[in-house]
Amino acid sequence: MYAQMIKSEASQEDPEQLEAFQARIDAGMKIEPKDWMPEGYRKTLIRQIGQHAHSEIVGQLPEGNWITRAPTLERKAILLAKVQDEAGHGLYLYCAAETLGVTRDDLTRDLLSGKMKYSSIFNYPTLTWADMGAVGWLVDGAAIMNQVPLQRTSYGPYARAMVRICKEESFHQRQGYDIMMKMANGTPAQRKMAQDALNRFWYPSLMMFGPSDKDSVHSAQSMAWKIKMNTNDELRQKFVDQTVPQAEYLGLTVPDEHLKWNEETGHYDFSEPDWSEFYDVLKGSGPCNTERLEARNKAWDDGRWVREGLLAHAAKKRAAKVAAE
Ligand code: FAQ
Repeated sequence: MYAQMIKSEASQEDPEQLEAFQARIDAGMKIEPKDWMPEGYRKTLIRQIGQHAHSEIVGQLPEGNWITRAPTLERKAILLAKVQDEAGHGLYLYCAAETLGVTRDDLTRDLLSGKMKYSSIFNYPTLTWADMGAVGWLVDGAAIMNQVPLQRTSYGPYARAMVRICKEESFHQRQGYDIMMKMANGTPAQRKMAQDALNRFWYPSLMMFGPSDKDSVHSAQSMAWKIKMNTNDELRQKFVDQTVPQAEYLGLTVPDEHLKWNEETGHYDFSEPDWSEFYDVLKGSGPCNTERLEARNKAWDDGRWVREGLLAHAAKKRAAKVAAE
């Protein structure tokens, strides 16, 4: 449907302009907000950047859940800083999307109504303190794997937002791994919690990269436009190759009986996630979908008086300026 819509839009655009645009992309040039761009390119970016921004915002919820219960003052301060960083990432990304002609209010409305997606991973619950380790290590780890190449994406504002985001995500991943180290080397009960967190977050983390390449509807066009730099399966494989030795160092077991180093390919062979579970989560039936959207809707409603106050103040200032002129 979406691919067809993009094709039909392209058929109404000037072939010469389309060709010149593709030549700029192929030459590695950045596209900036005031440049001409195909309507499909603009819509694809709004979809991807918007979903990415929403993921950062909703992604605060599973970790925010543990700020009041962090085991030490230092851990609390670190977690608080991390969750604030995620809010900041959401804001840079909404700003990048706004350069494409949508407003943050439009995007927020589409998140709150359930029209726009956010990453499937944030529909899983965080049940123990070890989950804070697993989220930092695996979820931020998967996010970095996906986002480092996006620093070279063709749309300038998105690429530049990624540079800062990636720096912060690296710190997030390190703090997660540090929690896992403490837990894995702690008491038997702590070690058990660490293993349990890995068991629950492994496959949902693999799902973060999106469906397998044969089922990915957008990859081919997005890669031709350099909105995406790699396929979903390429990044998933890189993530597994990087993460398995880290699990071994922790003395934890990746919950995959088919996981095996393959000498011939130079990569790990691994089991695919349960894709029916992935699609159920996307349809809204994951363990926490309802809770997450309710929390965001409540935050929006509770913040109404602040927004109204700010708008009234801005209107007053504008009126005073006009009166003084
Ligand atoms: N969850 O054709 P493809 C983070 C949808 S940031 C939900 O392969 P595409 C930081 C996809 O939208 C995490 N939906 O799609 C953090 C499409 O549906 P649509 C977010 C998914 O776009 C850490 C359909 O399936 N990162 O975690 C997912 O080419 C810790 C078909 O899929 C980004 O957004 C999924 N996992 O590739 C925060 C990075 N996968 O739109 C707090 C930028 C696929 O037609 C704490 N995004 N879908 O209705 C991307 O790289 C891409 O959009 C992909 C999907 C790779 C996610």
